[in-house]
Order: sequence, then structure tokens, then C-alpha cells
Amino acid sequence: MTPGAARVVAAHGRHVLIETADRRRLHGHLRGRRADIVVGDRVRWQCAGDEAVIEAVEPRRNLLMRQDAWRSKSFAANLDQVLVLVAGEPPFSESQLARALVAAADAGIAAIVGLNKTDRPAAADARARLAPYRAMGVTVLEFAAKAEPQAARALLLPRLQGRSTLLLGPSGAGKSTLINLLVPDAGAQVGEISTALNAGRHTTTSTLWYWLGPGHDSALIDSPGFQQFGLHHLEPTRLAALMPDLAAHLGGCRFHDCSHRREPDCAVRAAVDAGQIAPTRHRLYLELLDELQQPARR
Ligand SMILES: Nc1nc2c(ncn2[C@@H]2O[C@H](COP(=O)(O)OP(=O)(O)OP(=O)(O)O)[C@@H](O)[C@H]2O)c(=O)[nH]1
Ligand SMILES: [Mg+2]
Ligand SMILES: [Zn+2]
Repeated sequence: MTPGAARVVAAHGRHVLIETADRRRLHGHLRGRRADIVVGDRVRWQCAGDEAVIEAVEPRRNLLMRQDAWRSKSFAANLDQVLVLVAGEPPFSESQLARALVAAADAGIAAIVGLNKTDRPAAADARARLAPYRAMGVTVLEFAAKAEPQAARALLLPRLQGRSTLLLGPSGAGKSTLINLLVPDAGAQVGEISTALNAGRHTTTSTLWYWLGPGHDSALIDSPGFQQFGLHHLEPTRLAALMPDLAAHLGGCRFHDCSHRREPDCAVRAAVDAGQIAPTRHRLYLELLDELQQPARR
């Protein structure tokens, strides 16, 4: 990195924590009224007392975002991988899982799923609900971050090596538990700033970048659990191509612009009838499609 280059390791609105090329961490804020800066961003900065002023944000390799009818929210930038964490307790929403995977596919970021809390009886139900995802080629890793920490570490570390991985998942899935397991000095890495941002709550309120080891080549990014995962930034016609189980049957429909709703000779619906696409997945697709085709309320 050239002098004055840094990486954003925590972001809370216009207030950020950056890590400089010589591994110092500084509070920073954006010049002017820009507020489009996220964890993972590469920035150029200048000193302003003991703070940093962010002069510019470098072009991003990718950006994971969600967008509802009213506003968009970016999770993080310049990622190699997304790890969507789910559990049987609290029961995960398949809609949120599907949305996270579609958003990652749209952003060109690889995604894997982690089923946490396998020590709980409810894991069996969660495992069954993940079957269509395994069948479509999604890697699903199972572990118990709290109950069987050593096995969880051994399973996950090779998957995280040399990459920057965003942890995504509903509140209570165990994202912070996993961070604390994999990043022994997690508290020290984020320091007071994020402790202050988080104000002693058990629930994560800001996105935070952690190095997995002293080599600084593998990173894990904790993010707050989310309720809504809007995909309004997607072109409705691209949706099916971003869902691998549906995508496998595209091109076989009678109409090239088939919406796979009720057109005759639809290869996607035929695949549902033949048991090749889970009916729940087709329903999720229709639900998302309806949502994307609603006129934007802006
Ligand atoms: N039984 C069991 N409980 C676990 C396991 N892993 C985490 N938990 C518990 O699940 C609860 C939620 O874990 P957190 O790590 O705070 O979840 P989070 O995803 O960070 O939640 P937010 O910050 O609210 O988004 C805590 O009480 C953990 O102790 C596990 O492997 N087994
Ligand atoms: Mg958390
Ligand atoms: Zn069709």
C-alpha cells in the first residue's frame, strides 16, 4: 500500500476506524457530505490531529448490499466470500437465506452456508430445510461453535485461509460466538472505538473487520443480524439466473422471456413437477419476483 493508504475495519455512518499500511488503527471521518464508505473499503487518508480524514475511496472489487423500497444498505466491500450462518434455534428464515445467496451471486461473491448449534435438537429441522441448498451445490458446513469449539475451528479455518469472509446471518445465529472462537484477540483488535459503538450490548450493531492471525492474510467480518433483506437493486429478469436450481433449467422454456409463473411449456415449472426443483424454492422465487416487479416507491 502506498503511504496514506488504509483499509476500513469498522464503519458506523460517517465515522470509521481505519487500519494503515503499518497496521496502526485510527479513527477517521469522511470529508464533505459523502457517507458511502463501508468495511473493507480501501481508502486514501490524511492526518488531522490524531484523527484521519478520508480523502477518497478506491474503486471496489465488489460490494454486498441490500435494498428495500426506501433505502439501500451496504454490508461490506472487497470480499472473497460470504458465510451465511444459520441455526435451528432461533429457526432461520429460508427467505432471508435465499436472499443472502442471491445478493452474493449478484455481487459475484462466493457463498457458503454454516449450520451452527448442531448440539441442539432443532438442528435436525434446519438440516432438512437446507437439503435443497446442498442439492443445488451450495457447501453447507455443520458445527457447534459453542458446544464443540475445537471441531468447529478445525472445520472452518481451512475454508477461511487466505480470504476475507463476511459473516452474515440472523440475530442469534452465533456470528459473534464464532468470531470469538476464531479470533482469540477479537476484543483487542477492535479496541475501544467499536466497544463504544457497540456500547456493551450483546448484539452486534456495527460491521467489524477481524484478522484471523498475525499474517493478516485472512479476515472475518462480523455484521449485525438483519430483519429485512430487500433485493430492489436487482433486475427482475436476472433473478432466476441467480438461483442455481432454477438457472439449471433456463433456456428450456417456450418463451424466451418466460417468468416461470404460469406460461405454457415452462421448463422451470416442469422441473418443479418432476421433483428437480424444491417447491419451496419456486415459491420463494415467485415471492421475490413479485417484490422486484412492484414499482419502486421513491
Ligand atoms: N447451544 C448452542 N448455543 C450457541 C452456539 N453458538 C452460539 N450459541 C449461543 O447463541 C446465542 C447467540 O449468539 P451470538 O454469537 O451473540 O449471535 P449473533 O449472531 O452474533 O447475534 P447478533 O449479534 O444479535 O446478530 C448466544 O447465547 C450463544 O451462546 C452453539 O454452538 N450451541
Ligand atoms: Mg453478534
Ligand atoms: Zn419458464
